[in-house]
Amino acid sequence: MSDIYPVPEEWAKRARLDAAGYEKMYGLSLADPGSFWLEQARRLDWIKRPELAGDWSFDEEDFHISWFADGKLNVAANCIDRHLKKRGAATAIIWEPDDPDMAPIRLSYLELHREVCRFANVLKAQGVRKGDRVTIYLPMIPEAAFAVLACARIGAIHSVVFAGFSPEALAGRITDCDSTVCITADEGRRGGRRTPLKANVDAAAGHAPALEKVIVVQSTGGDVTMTEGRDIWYHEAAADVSDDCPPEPMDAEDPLFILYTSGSTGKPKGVLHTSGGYLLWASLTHELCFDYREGEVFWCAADIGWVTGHSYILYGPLANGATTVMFEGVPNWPDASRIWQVVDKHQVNTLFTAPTALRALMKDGDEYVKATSRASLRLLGTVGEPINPEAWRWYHDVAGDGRCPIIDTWWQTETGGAMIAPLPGATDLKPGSATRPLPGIDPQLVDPDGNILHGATQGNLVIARSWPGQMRTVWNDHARFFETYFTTYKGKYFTGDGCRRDEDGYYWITGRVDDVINVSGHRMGTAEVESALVAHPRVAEAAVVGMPHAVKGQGIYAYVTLNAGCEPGEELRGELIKWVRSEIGPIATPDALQFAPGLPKTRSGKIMRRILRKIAENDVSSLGDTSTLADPAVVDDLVENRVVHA
Ligand code: 6R9
Repeated sequence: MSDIYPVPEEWAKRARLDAAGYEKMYGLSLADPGSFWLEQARRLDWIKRPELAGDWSFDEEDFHISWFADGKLNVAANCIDRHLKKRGAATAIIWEPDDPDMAPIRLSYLELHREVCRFANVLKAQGVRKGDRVTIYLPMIPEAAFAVLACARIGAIHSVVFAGFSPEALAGRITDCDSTVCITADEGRRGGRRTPLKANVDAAAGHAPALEKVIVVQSTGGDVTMTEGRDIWYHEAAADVSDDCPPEPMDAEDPLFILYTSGSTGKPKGVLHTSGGYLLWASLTHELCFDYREGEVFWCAADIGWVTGHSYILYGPLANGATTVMFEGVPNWPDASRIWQVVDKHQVNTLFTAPTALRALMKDGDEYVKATSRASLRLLGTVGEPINPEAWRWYHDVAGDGRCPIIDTWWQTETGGAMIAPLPGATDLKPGSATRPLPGIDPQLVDPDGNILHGATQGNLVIARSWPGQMRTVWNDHARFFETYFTTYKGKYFTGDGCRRDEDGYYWITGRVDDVINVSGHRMGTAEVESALVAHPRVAEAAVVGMPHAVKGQGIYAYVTLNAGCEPGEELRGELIKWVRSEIGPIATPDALQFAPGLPKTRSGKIMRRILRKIAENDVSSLGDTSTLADPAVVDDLVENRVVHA
């Protein structure tokens, strides 16, 4: 039996949906999806209201997904313009700088409108048109919000690349979607350190021939080199544009953005989301999961480089007319109190963060939390990876003083917004469980042969029907979209996650069942790290697996076979670790690297990752059957020389 945290009385009274309300809404969403979704669509402001809801098939012969196909709207107008009359002077964005001594910025919806229009006009003046791809490589500064919304306003497709990615990774993403314009800043600022973003773009440009224009936001004032004819200062270009820009009417199924994410094989995929369905899903889930009310301050402490930032810093909250916090810094700088100080400073009502951040803060002790009030908090959210019950309880008991429900939201870049999550007024909580599906979501657990498993059981998590926020394709590779998500289990969307369902119908995500690892809530394909390693001149072969890590959830464990004649050693180990950092970015830094004279392979040459995972977990007593290996002796060497970590 796991412990249960019932809905607090106050929440049962005040929330939009209580337990019966949730059951009713959920039942309706599956029984009559057509009318349910057309009714839900009313929450958006349409230029032409849709009469069609979902039209989709996950079968190969007739594969297609569309939502509200005859509707027309503009996403930026939904996030800004429609609020101007009612709450133009209300705060849309609170920007909290990295340095706590610098002044925060508060932007009203009216000011946001002006800034987004200016940015849109600068893009237009640079020749950006509807359907063009614009790469955004910016730190967490207000201009990142302006740039994203400016693209949406003119119908350009944004591709935000996390500012922690390397020039190589950036170049690959610019090239994949033929983006001719990149928006960046002189430097990024995080945790008191600076990142040379403009210099990274300069380095990327050499490998990204499509790139024609670089728009540079002056943020830190750091030195940059401007290339004549290619680079433009944003503040100069913005000086002589109008602060009005009419929103472009878009079809509901016109693309809104591309966001690259890691899969189990190959290079990162450009996940494509469209306008109407995505915005509806971001807005609805933001309201349901967080029971958002007018005037509240909502803080999603993610980076806009990830889907969580797209849906819950920008699109969801702004579509709902919320006050959203954008934080430039990191939770534990200047010290482990920062996140709670920001909560007090801006009177944050809902905080939404990742388990990895909580574990890092937990480790520093409760005094940092207790030194602050946190009386404004009423809800706490989590996302990105399974939350271990200890971190859950700490979040609930210490950070939330036992007052705030924990909203554990399970979802993916591909799903656009939360899929399985509690509703604060409706769902009793169990630490470590994302609880129950949101309206419209039809999860199933299946065995490896695709048989549907019923009742309390464990299996692979699939979603049996489409929902509005579902991704529509992999940019430039529709075949890969179908192949990746709809072929493992015919007629169903395969999430890549394993999951248990308990006797109360609660879902417990157990983690990825494919070759994707989750490091500090960031998705990483083991294949990506392997290909970075083998790109090093001394490396012959590499195999990468996840290993348990106390703070990051999972760490990266790399096995490396060197070319003949190359000697392993500490210096080379350090060099290879640095190499991966510079090929992909700091988030891909291996936590352990073992030189392996050989890797365990089957006779057909397939690496047996199962064995490598066990060794990385330091669980060497049960390696299972190794008799099918081409050379079982390699395992002894791997075990003997394993890297034992804390
Ligand atoms: C939003 C986001 C998706 C993968 C997903 C799963 C893991 C996310 C989770 C969770 C357990 C949660 N994941 N939220 N696992 N409980 N609440 O994180 O998107 O970066 O695409 O990662 O993250 O494994 O498949 P993304």
